Amino acid sequence: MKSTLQMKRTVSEQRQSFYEEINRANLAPLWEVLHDVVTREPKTPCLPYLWKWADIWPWLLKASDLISTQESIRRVLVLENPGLRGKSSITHSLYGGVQVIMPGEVAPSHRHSQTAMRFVLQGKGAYTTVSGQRVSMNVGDFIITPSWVFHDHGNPSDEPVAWLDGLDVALVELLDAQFMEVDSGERQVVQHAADLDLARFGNTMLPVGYKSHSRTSPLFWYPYDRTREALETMKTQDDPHECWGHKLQYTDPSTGGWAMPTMATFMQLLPVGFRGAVYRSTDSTVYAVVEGEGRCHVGGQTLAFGPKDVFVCPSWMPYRLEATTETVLFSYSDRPAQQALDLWREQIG
Ligand code: GTQ
Repeated sequence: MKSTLQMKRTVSEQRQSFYEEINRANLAPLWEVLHDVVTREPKTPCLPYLWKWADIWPWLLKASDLISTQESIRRVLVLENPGLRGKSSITHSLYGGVQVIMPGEVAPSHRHSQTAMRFVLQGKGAYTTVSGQRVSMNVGDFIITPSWVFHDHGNPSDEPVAWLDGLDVALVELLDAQFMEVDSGERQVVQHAADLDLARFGNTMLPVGYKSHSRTSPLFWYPYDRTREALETMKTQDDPHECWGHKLQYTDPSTGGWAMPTMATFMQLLPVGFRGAVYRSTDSTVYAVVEGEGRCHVGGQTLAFGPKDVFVCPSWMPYRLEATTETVLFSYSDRPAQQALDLWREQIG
């Protein structure tokens, strides 16, 4: 008779040799990894983190001494999530970077299947040409570069201009659907200024007969003064939400849906002294501070934020927002992609 211990060893040895046998045929036993394959809750490598503008800005200027836009194509410092180093990711699915363009510089025209959005953090008077339309870039403006549309950036002003780039890089990479093409010329021929589309689509009206041809908003430029004015009016007449204060989502004016197919964008105002209730959602979210100072309590950390700082709240990790002074926050996440797949969840309070 074999002892129980011997029998166990035999079973485990038999299994091990079985695993080795099937391993040679690219097969693996699910039961050894089931708890990692199907987890009870989101298990993200994304960590909470805050980048201080006071640190980023001098390094952007130093990068401008070290490399031109001609050579770098895009002079960007990638915001690498500490849990995702080396993967050019700010969350598990999305990319974040801070791009600077110096007076007189041009970042040459190209296009890619990744959707990009810009949120201007510093300066005024730069432009990006999106599909032949010249869009000006001033602090607080939200700008869309749709998938597979040529775009070049320029700065005819006399000050450096910097913005936050958000792209769906890791998401597109996961799907193996990446394409990129360099334009024939450095700059596109400008056909229109962005105020034409602001007139067409930015006044709760649409050109008669307009038919949407894509899942991206026909409006590429959402200037800050309009967004700020809306929040100001809401502030005086609405009660703030217990978690997010006064919050608006950017939309495609022709559908009322999200402005981009993969990324959601928001702007919110937290009144002076606001102490938000705990919130969580499955979309890891990147925040950029436009105005004000406060704190984000997340994952046992207190992220103290001020203007132009960028911070991340990972998927399903409870967090709450506090504002010392009146605060305006821009944010982006992969919420539309999750919703399209019936995956998105949130928990309020
Ligand atoms: O401006 O086209 O931060 O293609 C990363 C990739 C910016 C851009 C980034 C890009 C761009």
